Amino acid sequence: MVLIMAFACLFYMQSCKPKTAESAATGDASKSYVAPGKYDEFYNIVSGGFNGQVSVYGIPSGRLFRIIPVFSQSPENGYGFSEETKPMLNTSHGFVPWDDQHHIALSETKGEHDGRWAFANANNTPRLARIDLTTFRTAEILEIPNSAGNHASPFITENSEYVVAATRFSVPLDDQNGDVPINSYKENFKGSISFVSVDPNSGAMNIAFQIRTPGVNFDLSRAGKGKSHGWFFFSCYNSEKANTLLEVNASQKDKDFVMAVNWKKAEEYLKAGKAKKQSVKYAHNVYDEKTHTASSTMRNEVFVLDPADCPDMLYLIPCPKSPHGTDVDPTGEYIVASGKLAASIPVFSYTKIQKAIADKAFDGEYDGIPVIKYEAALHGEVVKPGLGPLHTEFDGKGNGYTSMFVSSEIVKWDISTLQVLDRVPTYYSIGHLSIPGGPTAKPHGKYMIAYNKITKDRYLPTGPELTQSAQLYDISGEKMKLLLDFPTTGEPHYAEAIPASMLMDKQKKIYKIEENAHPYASKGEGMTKVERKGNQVHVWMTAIRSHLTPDNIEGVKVGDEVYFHVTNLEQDWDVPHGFAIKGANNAEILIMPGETQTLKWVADRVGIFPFYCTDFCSALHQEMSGYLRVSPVNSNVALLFSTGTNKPAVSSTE
Ligand code: K7E
Ligand code: CUA
Repeated sequence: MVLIMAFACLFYMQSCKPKTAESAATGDASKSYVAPGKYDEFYNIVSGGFNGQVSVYGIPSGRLFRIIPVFSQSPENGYGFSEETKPMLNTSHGFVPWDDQHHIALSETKGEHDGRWAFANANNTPRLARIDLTTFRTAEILEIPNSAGNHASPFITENSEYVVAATRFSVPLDDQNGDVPINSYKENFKGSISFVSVDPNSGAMNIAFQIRTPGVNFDLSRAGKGKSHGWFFFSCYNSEKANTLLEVNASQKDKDFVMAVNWKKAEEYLKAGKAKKQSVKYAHNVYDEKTHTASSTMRNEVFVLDPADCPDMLYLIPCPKSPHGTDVDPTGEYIVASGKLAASIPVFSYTKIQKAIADKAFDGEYDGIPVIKYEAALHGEVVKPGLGPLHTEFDGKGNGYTSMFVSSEIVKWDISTLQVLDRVPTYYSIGHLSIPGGPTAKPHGKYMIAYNKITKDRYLPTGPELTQSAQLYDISGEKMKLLLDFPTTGEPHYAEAIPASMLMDKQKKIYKIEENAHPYASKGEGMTKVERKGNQVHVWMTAIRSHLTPDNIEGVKVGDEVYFHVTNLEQDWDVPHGFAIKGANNAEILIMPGETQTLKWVADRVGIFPFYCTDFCSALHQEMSGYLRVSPVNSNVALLFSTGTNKPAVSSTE
């Protein structure tokens, strides 16, 4: 009997635990369980924070599917290391192979997810990226000039007309002499908001215009939608314009601002020729799927709108104590601003804001921009929600969910009555939270994910650095229920989830070999060759299960730069080949079916250098290898290449 009990306990681990609050909170693992061979309901596109990448998880399982390199080099697949992808990381500062990635915006049509692209920001060296959701690869990166810390980015309008990029740090503008005393902040430092247009067909990004703003710090943003379509809302802090010890000096005033931007008006001013051309320098990098190669173009001007020339374009709404998130509810009527140090959460009404503007219910100006009276814009406050409100998401059923960093909890509240309905703890110190479709006009709801900043005791410890932690909640009922903890890579900030059905059937499986327009492609083994151009040696190589062609190469000399242009001849899904050679001081490359990628390698010494396929592609994967011979500079070994035959042997002293 005891044995049977013990066995039952092993089998039903949960039910034998004492019924403490903890076990009650974690008792519904079946809701996050995705059986082997079954699919998740959602793709979750998650920012990577300080790893500069974007990762893809399944929800509700929390399983990690892919890490997409965006702003950082990836040794896993050679992104940023291969000759073809290096230009993606080019900037006006040169090659920048790392960044800090905070926010994700999925493309929208009519306020709903359309499953075409994911946009991502680089916070440190200001950039915007577009990821193609049919390949889960970075397709385009656009640098943002006049910016220093691209934090309030990317946020998207309801038809993907624009993604925005507002600077965290105000700084002297790019075309001015920035060699000014830091304590001249108030005179010389300016803010900047970029409106980046998205081509509705290709997705191509372009800086349509910038708006010059007072020297505040922009934090976060959301576009209006529905009735508030045509407006954008940005939270800003440091309205004190402090340039030292911001933790004290930027928290002096009782209120900072939410900046309301009428971008339809801005478009009119742009059309009317109100924008001034400014010389700047920024990189625009595009990956071409036909040539399998990225190009980087330096651009040199932007159009800038100055609010002084553009009345009725900008308004400020006072917002208590260092606002962080500013989020717009699915109807577009309510704008929720979370003051990190505030005791309540103000909810503004779009209708009231419009009325206040019409009535001129202003409380003076800030740098020439009208400040709307707080009460005139206010729908109401969520009173005593918790401590340290950061971000709010919506379920489409009239509820807001706000993350509380300091009190480590999520608070659910009713948008119309502003009553707190429920609260759940998070482990620990939550940053962003995400509901599938939460920022759209039609949230998919059902789940909510917390992205926590501190892990403490939740997982097996791994030295000084602990894994980052996400938590999954069921929000289908009245009460929020914790379902699952899952570790994440990097330090996620925001994430967006989209139903699996919107993406899974349109995944690209292969690149057609006949469409490969790479200048060094070998579309068959008969096209492989090795050619010398000065001290550069180009190898046209193919990979197919289970050999590389050519696999014997001689005649390379010390100091030569060898370019291995490897074409994967496979035309089946899920058969990549890899390529690596001893001594390579960059990475390997991973080549998808039909694709060509290039690894540059410098012959630094005499000897035999094996190369091989790094992706376990067949039973004879381990045989998929070859040799490269390096001879002294003055040797007479001819350039030879072969597969399957032995060329006449020559020793370099003969
Ligand atoms: Cu709150 Cu950079 Cu979106 Cu992180 S930000 S948490
Ligand atoms: Cu190709 Cu292993």
